Amino acid sequence: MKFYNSVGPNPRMVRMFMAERGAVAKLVKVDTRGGENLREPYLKKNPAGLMPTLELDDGTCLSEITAICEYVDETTPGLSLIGATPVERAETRMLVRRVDLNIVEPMLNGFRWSKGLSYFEGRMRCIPEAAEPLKQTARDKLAWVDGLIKGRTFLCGDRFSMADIFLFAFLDFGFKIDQPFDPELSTIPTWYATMAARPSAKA
Ligand SMILES: N[C@@H](CCC(=O)N[C@@H](CS)C(=O)NCC(=O)O)C(=O)O
Repeated sequence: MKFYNSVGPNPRMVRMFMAERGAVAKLVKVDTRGGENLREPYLKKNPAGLMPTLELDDGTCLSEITAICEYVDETTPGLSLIGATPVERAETRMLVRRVDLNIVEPMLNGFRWSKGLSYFEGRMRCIPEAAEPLKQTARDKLAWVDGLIKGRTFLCGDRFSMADIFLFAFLDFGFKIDQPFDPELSTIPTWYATMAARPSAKA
């Protein structure tokens, strides 16, 4: 397998997931700053022009980070990080979707349309006036998730899952884009420290 890799939290999330699952792929560096992701031959592998992409040995290309992780999880021996039962899998996907729609997307667009505007304005439609409300939405929804997981070790209780890796990768990125989480939250700060100490966080 080849993993088309770049800077940024999306590739990082998958690298961390693969490290946790013991999956190995050859890393192929893509220069996003130079726009390599927006040109052929990369666009044939991922028509969205986004990073990362996992290319299988038969040439099949998979993109969208949670889809890549699901594939890796199903094809790598060992304990699943999605879940062992239908209920566990549904819980993981429920948390991932809540984090993605409510926290990650508003946080990233808040960044892209403010601090990241000079980079992103030629790459996507930007709405600068929406940036601050989106950042506030991400903060509000993180507080909501914090309440949901109060008293838990991981997002799905005692069970470490893709939902933890997903939220961690983006909250960690939040520090780089002036959107750190509120240290007064009930559960996230301790959970974050536990996640940051995992060897996979260096992937
Ligand atoms: N929904 C996509 C998001 C991917 C994404 O936005 N990746 C960023 C890197 S973290 C990217 O490719 N940005 C485009 C660019 O820098 O031109 C996924 O799940 O893979």
